[in-house]
Amino acid sequence: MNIYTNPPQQDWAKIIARPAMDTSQMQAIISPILDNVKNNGDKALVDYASKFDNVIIDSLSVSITEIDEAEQLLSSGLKTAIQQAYNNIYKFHSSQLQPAEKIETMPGVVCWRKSVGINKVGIYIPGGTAPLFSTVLMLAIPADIAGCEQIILCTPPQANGKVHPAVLYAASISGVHTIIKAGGAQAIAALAFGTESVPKVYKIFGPGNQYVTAAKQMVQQFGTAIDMPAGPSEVCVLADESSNPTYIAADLLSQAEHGNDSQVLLVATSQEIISNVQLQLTEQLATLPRAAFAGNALSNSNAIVLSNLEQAIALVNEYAPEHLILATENAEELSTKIVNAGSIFLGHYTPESVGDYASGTNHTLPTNGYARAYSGVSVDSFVKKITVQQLTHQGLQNIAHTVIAMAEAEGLQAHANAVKVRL
Ligand code: HSO
Ligand code: ZN
Repeated sequence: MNIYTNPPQQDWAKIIARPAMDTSQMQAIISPILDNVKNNGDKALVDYASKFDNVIIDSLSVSITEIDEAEQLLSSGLKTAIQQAYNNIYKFHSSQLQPAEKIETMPGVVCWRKSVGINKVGIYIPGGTAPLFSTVLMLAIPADIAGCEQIILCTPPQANGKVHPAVLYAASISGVHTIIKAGGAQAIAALAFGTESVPKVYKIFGPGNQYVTAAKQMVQQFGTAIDMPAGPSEVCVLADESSNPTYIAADLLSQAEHGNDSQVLLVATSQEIISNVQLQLTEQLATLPRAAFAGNALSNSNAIVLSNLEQAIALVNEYAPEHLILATENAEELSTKIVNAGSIFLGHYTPESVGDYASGTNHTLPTNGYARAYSGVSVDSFVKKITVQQLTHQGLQNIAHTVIAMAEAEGLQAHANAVKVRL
């Protein structure tokens, strides 16, 4: 880690800047893939599976038999864990669905807003170096609660032509309707345009590599919505004298093991905290199976001493981390000063891992500074809000002069007439 001690505020932006992604070549690579899937449908998906995943696919959709087989393959311990995570995520997210409240703005003028699930949604689950079946829960559960009628999951097949059993199991318990063996930009194209096997969806969710991210960005121009712009996963830990260096090192490593490009940032109120964490990092890193990823991520990461806690909070708000761990005293009180973060973990017994898997909150969160303006995925992400209003004759009389005066002042006589003819 690079260490900075009490850097002046004008230097912060440079220190905490995320590495810029070069996306200039992306469009040229992705465009032909989008066109091919749009024109050739399933055939293009089968061809890409053979080219990119080295797998011959005879059926793109996963059968019931494959799902049953997956369930047999998983240990009962893992199934119980997935079920517990399901219950907590379901419980937390179902509280987000608020009933429509009718508001009488003037006597006889009633307005309300109803939530309707987006009919068809697509979930992308990457293959890659770790099978992220937890992400299936994080996306399918809120979609199911929102009342989405069709939840379509795309994920690349493994070398044996099958989908990882835990991905299938998580999908089967959390309301996914269709599972398709397709990965990469071609899967995003299939969800955006539809193919013989893949229903065209209205919104696409989920993480992915740079090709998936670029494809998601590009299909927006054809009218498909996406969850949020994605970048590499991040954690920021803010530590004071009360913190435990063993815990902090473990938290930093849990994010760093995601990949070479993971971002970790340690902000501490003294140099001593950072030195102790560094000793722990070296010790713990050596024991990790994914030490190569974690080590690379750490070597590009920063630790910053800011002796003044107010300053430390200002820096965290400027960075706008995806995950923020407040390893401090009075963490809840301190959290009231945080205005830019995807998700906050309070105190010394709340590692990010619990939110990644099972506490109940969602782990699909804004990265790359988007936490300044975006929220993480929730039930809201899967619904549209439709406003509804109804006036009585008396209500129309009560509001008539207001509307007529404004319409006439805007020079829109027909608008005024639509009220007048009813009086
Ligand atoms: N930390 C990741 C989510 C995840 N962690 C999945 C483990 N599995 C992004 O929030
Ligand atoms: Zn994680």
